[in-house]
Amino acid sequence: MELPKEKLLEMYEKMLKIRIFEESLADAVTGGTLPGFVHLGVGQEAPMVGLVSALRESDWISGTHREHGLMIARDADMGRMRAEIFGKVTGYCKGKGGSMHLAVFEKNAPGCNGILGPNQTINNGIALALQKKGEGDIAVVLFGDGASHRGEFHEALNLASCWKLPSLAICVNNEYGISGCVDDVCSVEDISARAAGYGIPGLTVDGNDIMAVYEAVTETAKHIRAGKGPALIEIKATRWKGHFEGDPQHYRTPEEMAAMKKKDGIPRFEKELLDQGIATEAELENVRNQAQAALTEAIEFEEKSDYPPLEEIFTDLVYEERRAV
Ligand SMILES: Cc1ncc(C[n+]2csc(CCOP(=O)(O)OP(=O)(O)O)c2C)c(N)n1
Ligand SMILES: [Mg+2]
Repeated sequence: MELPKEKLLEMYEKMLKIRIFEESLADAVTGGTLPGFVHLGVGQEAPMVGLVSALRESDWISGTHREHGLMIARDADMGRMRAEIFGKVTGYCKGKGGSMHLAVFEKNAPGCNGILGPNQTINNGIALALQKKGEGDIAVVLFGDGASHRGEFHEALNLASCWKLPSLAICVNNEYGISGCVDDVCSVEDISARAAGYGIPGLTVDGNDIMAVYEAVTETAKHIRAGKGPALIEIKATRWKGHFEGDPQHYRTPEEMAAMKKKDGIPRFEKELLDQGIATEAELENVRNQAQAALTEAIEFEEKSDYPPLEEIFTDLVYEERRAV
């Protein structure tokens, strides 16, 4: 691995932070302290950290409903993220966005979107602005296999290709859209094959291999930064949890779940770091302790934070005043 040791250990730490942050949310749902829909990306840490690590800070990135990991990979503060998810006033959106509409503008991460599809067309707008600025930055949008069957996916890629927008569409194919398996609802073996319909590069990468993701995004981003237009990357990933916390997952067998967990990208990366002599077990343990300490701090921050005051209920809203006729 050619990256500096410091960067590789940072990538390892981010993967761990995502895993334990999300597991702590699962515990909160089970314990009854976190209501509402929470979609976790446990098992998808390598895709998130691999792809974000290949970007510039000045690039833009947005996602859909399963993107806590994306924000942690993008260096968002876990305390403010957790506060947002729990509806606290210290959260990134003052507690009004929650898990599904988490936006961290200071990290060029304008948000996740609970509706599948529009984020891909919105990303074209961001890419157009970046194209006009002409500084070589790109606009990256994440979405799932399920979202790739929607019209916006095709409309967005078509226009991005016609206008040679600096846009990178990343499909995180975790094999399921809620309970529907990709094998039953997808017209192609690899979703990246759909890129051919728009005359743009399309490639598929193993999402449990963090370095493969990193390299694919680095190379593709070079192509886009050179003004050659958009591209599509499909990351084959695994969704360890249900569609939402509380989903009984009757549509999956225990054997399928066990096979999936064997592919875990975290121990695979640990082994690579050890086998290649990049880090010692003691150094990895140190990183694990750092990640745990950061989570403890984040939980304390959220628990000490207040809910927004009642008089704030109508601020930050866009609404149309309707009069009776
Ligand atoms: C336009 C629209 N239709 C339906 C839904 C309901 N819905 C939420 S998530 C989801 C499945 C998404 O699957 P995928 O895109 O593969 O993402 P994943 O949940 O696997 O990360 C659906 C159908 C929605 N949010 N938006
Ligand atoms: Mg999916």
